[in-house]
Amino acid sequence: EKHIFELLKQMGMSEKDIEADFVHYLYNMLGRDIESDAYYQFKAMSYTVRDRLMMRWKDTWKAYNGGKNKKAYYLSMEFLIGRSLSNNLLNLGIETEAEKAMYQLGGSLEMIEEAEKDAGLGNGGLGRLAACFMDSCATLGLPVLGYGLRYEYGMFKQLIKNGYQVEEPDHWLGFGYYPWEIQRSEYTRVIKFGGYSRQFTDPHTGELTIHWEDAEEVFAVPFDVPIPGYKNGVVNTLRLWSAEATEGFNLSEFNQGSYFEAVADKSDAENITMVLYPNDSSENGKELRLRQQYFLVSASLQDVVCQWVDKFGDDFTDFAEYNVFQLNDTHPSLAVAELMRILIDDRKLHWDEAWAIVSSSMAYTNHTLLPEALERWSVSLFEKLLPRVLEIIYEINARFMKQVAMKWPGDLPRQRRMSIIDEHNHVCMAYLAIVGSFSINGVAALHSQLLKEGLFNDFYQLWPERFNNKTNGVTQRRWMASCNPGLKTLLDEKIGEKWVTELTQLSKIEDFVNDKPFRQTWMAVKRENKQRLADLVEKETGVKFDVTALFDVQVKRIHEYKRQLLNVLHVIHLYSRIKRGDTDNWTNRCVIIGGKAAPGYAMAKKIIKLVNSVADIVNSDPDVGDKLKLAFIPNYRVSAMEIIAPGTDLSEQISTAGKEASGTGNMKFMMNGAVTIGTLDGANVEILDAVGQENFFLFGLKTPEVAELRQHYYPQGYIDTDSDLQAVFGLLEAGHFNQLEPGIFDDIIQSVKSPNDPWMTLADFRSYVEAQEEVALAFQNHSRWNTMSIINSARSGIFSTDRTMREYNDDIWKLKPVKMP
Ligand code: DL6
Repeated sequence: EKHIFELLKQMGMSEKDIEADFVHYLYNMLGRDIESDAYYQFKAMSYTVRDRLMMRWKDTWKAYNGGKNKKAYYLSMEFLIGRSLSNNLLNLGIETEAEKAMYQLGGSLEMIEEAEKDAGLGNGGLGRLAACFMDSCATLGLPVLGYGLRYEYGMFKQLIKNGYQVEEPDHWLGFGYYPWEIQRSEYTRVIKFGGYSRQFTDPHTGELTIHWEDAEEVFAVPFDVPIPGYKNGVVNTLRLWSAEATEGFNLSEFNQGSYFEAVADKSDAENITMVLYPNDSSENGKELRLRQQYFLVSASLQDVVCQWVDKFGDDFTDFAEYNVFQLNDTHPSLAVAELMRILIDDRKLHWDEAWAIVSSSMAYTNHTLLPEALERWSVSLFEKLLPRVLEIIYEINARFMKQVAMKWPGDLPRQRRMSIIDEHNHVCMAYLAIVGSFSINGVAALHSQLLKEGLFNDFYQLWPERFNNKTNGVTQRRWMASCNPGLKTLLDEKIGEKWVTELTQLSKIEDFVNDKPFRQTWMAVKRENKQRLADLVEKETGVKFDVTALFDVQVKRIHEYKRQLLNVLHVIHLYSRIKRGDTDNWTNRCVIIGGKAAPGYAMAKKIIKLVNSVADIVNSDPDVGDKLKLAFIPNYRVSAMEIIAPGTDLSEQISTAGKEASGTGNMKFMMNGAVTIGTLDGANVEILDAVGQENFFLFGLKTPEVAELRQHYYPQGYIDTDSDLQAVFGLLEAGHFNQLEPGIFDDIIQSVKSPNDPWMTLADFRSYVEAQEEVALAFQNHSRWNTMSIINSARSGIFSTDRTMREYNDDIWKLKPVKMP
């Protein structure tokens, strides 16, 4: 093996070595040539780069598994990876070599990078956060393994037809394998569904054992994706499970002439990992989704337990000391019951021993306060699909209810409130996660506070020590170094390269805030990035942006609580001002809105149509000209954000206070020098803290004010007293933006005018407009804006996921980082 390792280590990192391997893969393996499609060139380059990860990957695996090292497992239904080539080149430190190699061959690295399809294995914030966490863990040398699902179809592709969202399947794997992954069939696990559980009592020992019988079985086949750390020789693993039928097809059914049923069984099994559910903030209650969740959890836990048994046999005494599972929201919270099942049924531990292990190795992160996102599964579905797991949940709940009764004797309403099984006979997954976890965290200071005060207050009273906050972050490797090369060059020159792994170093650029050449280059970099963004907008929408205008951007999932509607009302207000000639001291503005609506979320889809309808009118009106543009950028995704964030001046973070758990787009914009207009919500609170009121445009009701106003909300009152709002509704209600489709926006109009509007859009309209007026004035003073931009970036150091991961590790995981030679 030593000899083999020596041979592998000869794998060179020079431009010549990369060139040779690229040619080898393109010609010899793929059978293509240099004239061939960029996609094949991308594949050849990926294999070339992956080769250079392999030795490091193996070495890292050995370092983690050599002795008895503690490991953490990040269980997540979503990893929104996006593209990997440029990130992997950056982290390996061979970008320049690859660029030169391609140049020698008459090609371009940029063109090849563009050919990579986004791995869209997530919906939005929660999935992208998981991907950023993986990057930071590898960079910090933390032994953290990601476990997820290898969906054949990721997040749908969004097309815009006649202004409406149309969904198309995203076959991101193309006609073959993902070039970064390695299939590891030898670690295939068997997952059970259905059947029933039977108890046996050993007649001699009297011991009780439980068997899960007559179950349908599905294979979980792992595909490993390498996650390189930044220039540190570490390569961590993201293990994605793919479902495969255990039999080609059911032979007995086939022999009885039921060909269709036999083949259908096979495809039922394989359907489990066929497609990502495209809902980001509401549960959908579909059986297939519960199957997916159990499939992920069971495969991953079996994997960890099998590795443990291989090394330490059936001695689980210190299992919890060496293994910790982080549950990314409630989606994998079945892990609590499944680990109990494995330890009791398969490994023959007693309940108390098993519970001691489970409840000291699980940690749960909550990502939302929205009630519609809180998962509850019907007991009858559990009975049908996971009978043995349900028995265990019942037992967990029975024991937990005793604890509650001891703490609050006779307080029946509280017992009812806290029960894992609710009064409608549903299993409340968040409660299962809380009861089974030693740590429970929210994702921004405000959000964690609200969890304690509201949603989980009963549990907080019972176990205050379990609750903590871990403010989210994003990785600066992808979200600055890789996607903003102009900024990287400037920063490297001024403050050195340390910021790439220590983002608080960015504060050093404040020393240059009055340095003329630095300021000029800062502005020039922004201008170049705005041009790149303007090109993207023109290519995707045909709308031409003038780069001297204010680029005002809101990109995120479309949801009423995120209030894209408030943004549109403001655009209509500006349009109405232009039409009535109220344009003294005007600031030209280009507004971008982008994001996907869950396919079943009718109101969100209507909002997309409204944005496009308003855009059609505004962009084609000669009175408007360059004063105002509006573009809906289709198919918002990770690779689009890599162009959008660097080119943005104004970042829109305008959710109703108390509704956005954290937000992470807000951090990407800030790092790249955008200034935020926002409410006191999620991590905006911490952004405002960092930059101060003078570098942030704050508006809107605060969380307690929202709650208070709820009691007597009367939106018509705002319209009656605000002539600007009257003008906006005048246009909307006259059908000015939908002359060929009368009435299509009636439900939107009604929703914001309704006293039941939970998002209270009209309550914040006036203060939003006023904040936007301040924005417009501030932007006219280029120098002031430039200072705000520099300060925003300079103070974004705390929003690196390197900081977030250090906090998870210090407070929850307690892993020893490894150092690779
Ligand atoms: O924590 C990541 C991200 C937050 O930044 C967003 O504020 C939050 O909306 C999002 N939550 C989800 C839905 N989660 N569930 N269930 O994506 O998480």
